[in-house]
Amino acid sequence: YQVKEVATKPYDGQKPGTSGLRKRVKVFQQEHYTENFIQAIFDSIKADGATLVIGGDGRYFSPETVQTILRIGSANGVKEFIIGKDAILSTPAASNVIRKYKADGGILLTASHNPGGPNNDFGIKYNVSNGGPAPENVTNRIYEATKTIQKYKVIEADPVDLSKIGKTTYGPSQVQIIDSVKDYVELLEEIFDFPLIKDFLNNNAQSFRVLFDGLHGVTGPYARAILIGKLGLPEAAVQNCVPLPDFGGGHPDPNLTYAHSLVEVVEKNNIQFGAASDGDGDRNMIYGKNAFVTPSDSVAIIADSANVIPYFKKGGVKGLARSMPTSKAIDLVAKKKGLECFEVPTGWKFFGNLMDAGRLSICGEESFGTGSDHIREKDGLWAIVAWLNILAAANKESPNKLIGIKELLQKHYSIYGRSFFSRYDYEEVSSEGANKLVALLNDAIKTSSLANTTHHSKSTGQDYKISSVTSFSYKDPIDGSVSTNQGQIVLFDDGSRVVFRLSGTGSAGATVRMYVERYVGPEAGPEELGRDTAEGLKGLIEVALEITKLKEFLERDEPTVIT
Ligand code: VG1
Ligand code: CO
Repeated sequence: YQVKEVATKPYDGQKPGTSGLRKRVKVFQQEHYTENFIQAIFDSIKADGATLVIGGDGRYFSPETVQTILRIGSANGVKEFIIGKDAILSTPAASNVIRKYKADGGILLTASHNPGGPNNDFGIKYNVSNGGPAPENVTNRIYEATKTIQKYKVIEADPVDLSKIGKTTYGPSQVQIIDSVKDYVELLEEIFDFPLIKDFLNNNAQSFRVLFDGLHGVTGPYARAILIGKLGLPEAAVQNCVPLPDFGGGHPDPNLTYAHSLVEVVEKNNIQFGAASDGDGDRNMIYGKNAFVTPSDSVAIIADSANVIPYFKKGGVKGLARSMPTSKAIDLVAKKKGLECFEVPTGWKFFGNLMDAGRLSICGEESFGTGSDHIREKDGLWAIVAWLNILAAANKESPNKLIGIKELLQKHYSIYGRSFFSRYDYEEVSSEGANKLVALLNDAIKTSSLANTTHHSKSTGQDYKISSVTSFSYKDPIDGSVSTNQGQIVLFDDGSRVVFRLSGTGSAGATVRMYVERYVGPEAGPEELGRDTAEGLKGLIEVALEITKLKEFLERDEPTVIT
């Protein structure tokens, strides 16, 4: 073999966002574009002698990119590549493999929930040795390297057959193709009480039916192995579980808008427990007939019931955390249990240091991300099986009345109260409009012009008084690093919040997210606590839209997605 140097020129905009570099496939297909970014990764880490994991959600342009990584990585001195069969490893599975095989890092080929196929998105993300997304100092280094790159290194070698499990040599490097599913299934088996769940599902085969929708993302084979293979559910318990490079033309995002294939069947067939995951398998939605679990509640309920999960029974719960826009439901659980609770910026990378330091066990984001310190990524199937474990345990305590999703939610609200929560996404709006909105809020922060002002909602007849508008900054308690401008928070005097953020995962234009939260205490009673979310938040949303002139700036009457 021979190392060859190829001359190249920098491309603009190769800055990793909330979770890696995500662009249209056509952008990645430009001459040297993908090669530049991969070389920039190797320029930013210690590549010489490294062991690297490679996987992804199997989306279009993945197999050829694996070969590109092999050519460049090998030329940069990588000693061993551990690759998921057919270039497939869900994001949580990859995080597990990095940890289990003690690799130095991993490259994940995914744009998560963004649509795939030749006209849609591709993505490349670097994870570090703890199995988590690279922290900002690493992604900044990669970005800096893309700005000055003049050449990349390759070796000439035959492509590796990604479909054959086993070891081969590749130029000066070793390649190991592994079963994509096996290690992950073993991991979940160690965490949860599979016999308890299996018994429960078996004894309630009619009254508690399960449906998992893979949305043609990467989780299909994992869900099959666990739900059917280990927990004994019938074939009918899974759908859309064959991963496709374009996700069957769909938008593999588990929410009420994009996971309509699940929602329809749950409603039509009265399914008690429905669940879905996103393209790369790190998100989850829990949704049963007449019972939608908002992700902020989901993580709070898992934290509250952690003692029935063997992993936490054994290791204890060290601390809890959420991303800033996520509702404060989990804070109330932490308070009651006397646990530390952290509020970090959006993006899973901010949880890693806390976990590594032994201060965080369970955490979540409002964006359908839930997880724990068993790995360093959020984990869709982990959350789904956690719910099954918790429901199985609750039903063991209640042999005469079936406890479903709804009963569990009601019980939680009756103890802790309820944080009504909703997110409005305005996708692919003009950057100019988005910047005007941000400027208005920043001005209100600087001049305190909105503090102590009262706003009337016509639809509810109520008044809403703003106490402050602030910009969220975070200082990592472990390494002291500071992240500023992580979203603007409009705080009301009753504790309600409206948060505004610009998305960091989009691939075109700007996406504005508005997060709305209003807390109602347990004393309000079941009727008030059981209200429809949209109804519970109506007045607050009306006021938030008005004071920010959002519709005018973004030229949109309605959001693209409401979750
Ligand atoms: C979004 C979510 C964020 C999540 C990120 C990656 O980011 O809001 O909570 O961590 O996606 O999730 P943003 O910057 O677009 O708001 V995934 O499943 O796309 O890796
Ligand atoms: Co994802």
